[in-house]
Amino acid sequence: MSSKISLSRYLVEQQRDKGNIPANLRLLLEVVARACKSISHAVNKGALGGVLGSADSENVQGEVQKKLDIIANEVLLEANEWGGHLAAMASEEMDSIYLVPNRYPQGEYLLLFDPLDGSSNIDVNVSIGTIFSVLKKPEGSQSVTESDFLQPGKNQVAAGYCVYGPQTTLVLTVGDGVVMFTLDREQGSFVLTQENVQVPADTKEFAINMSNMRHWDEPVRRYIDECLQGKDGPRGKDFNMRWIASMVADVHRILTRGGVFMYPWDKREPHKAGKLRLLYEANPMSWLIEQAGGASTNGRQRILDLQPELLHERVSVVLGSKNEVERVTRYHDKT
Ligand code: P6P
Repeated sequence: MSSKISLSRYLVEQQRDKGNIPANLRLLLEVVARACKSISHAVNKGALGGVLGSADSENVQGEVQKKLDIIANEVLLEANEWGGHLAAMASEEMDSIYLVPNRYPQGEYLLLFDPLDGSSNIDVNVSIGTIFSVLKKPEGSQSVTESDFLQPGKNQVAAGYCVYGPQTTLVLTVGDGVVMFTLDREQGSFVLTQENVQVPADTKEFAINMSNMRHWDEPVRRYIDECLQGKDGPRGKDFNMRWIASMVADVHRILTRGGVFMYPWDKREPHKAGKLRLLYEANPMSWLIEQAGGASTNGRQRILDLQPELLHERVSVVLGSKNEVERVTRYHDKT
């Protein structure tokens, strides 16, 4: 039986054999993974843990917070603040950045996260997840400010997510491809289950919230309309549709079997570039997809090249199978 390679062993061997994971980054990733195990445990309890339902509060996005949103946020803050590997954190659930308290040593990394993405699915027992992104604190910056977080996604040094579904799976990149670890609950550790994840360049599956069709811009309507015409239309093949309304679950499916995920700008709130957040949703997911051979744009530009202006800014997202993303982006170029 092939020996199980734990996350810790994988990271040590990557650090020792490839030198692509500095010691403090390895520590950071192990701490985040441990936090995800705790979040998975809380999620799995569901109604038995009294953690379902609303927390009767709103986050910076003006969205009603679920109890588990707040629990997951607290777990990540408490797990990461004392280790000496971080200078500050930013979360979808907090208006401003969280500086590591002075009683702890300051590190060189910045950690950003959506502690529990897809939380509208919590109460109906559908997969949700934690998304995280790691940046380096800019050289020479003494006390970290929000502007230190406003770096393009291509600056990330690590990115990943943990999907809490039938399995709890941690998916990670440090810039050398994408690997997946499945939580072995008997051992209590993440075990390597897939290396060199690849997204097929073509697909017959798209993911978009079709109820917004009348609000989309023309290039998106054209792309989806052509998919719906199937083999008798210009694409010459039939397409399938999936929409889990949990980005982590939809992206995990695309990393596993291909597809294209779209949450485009639409006319409902024209002043917003899109629904998803650039820094701690689109950037980490875009890097994972690119590291697996896929592509990710906002319809016009590579998402990882975008210069953020605000900590919680939103962005239009088209990501997944390279040839499909390029087609959607081409359609936008024509307008
Ligand atoms: P809609 C979850 O709230 C989320 O931020 C993403 O995980 C998901 O892809 C999207 O919003 C779902 O949005 O409008 O379909 O509910």
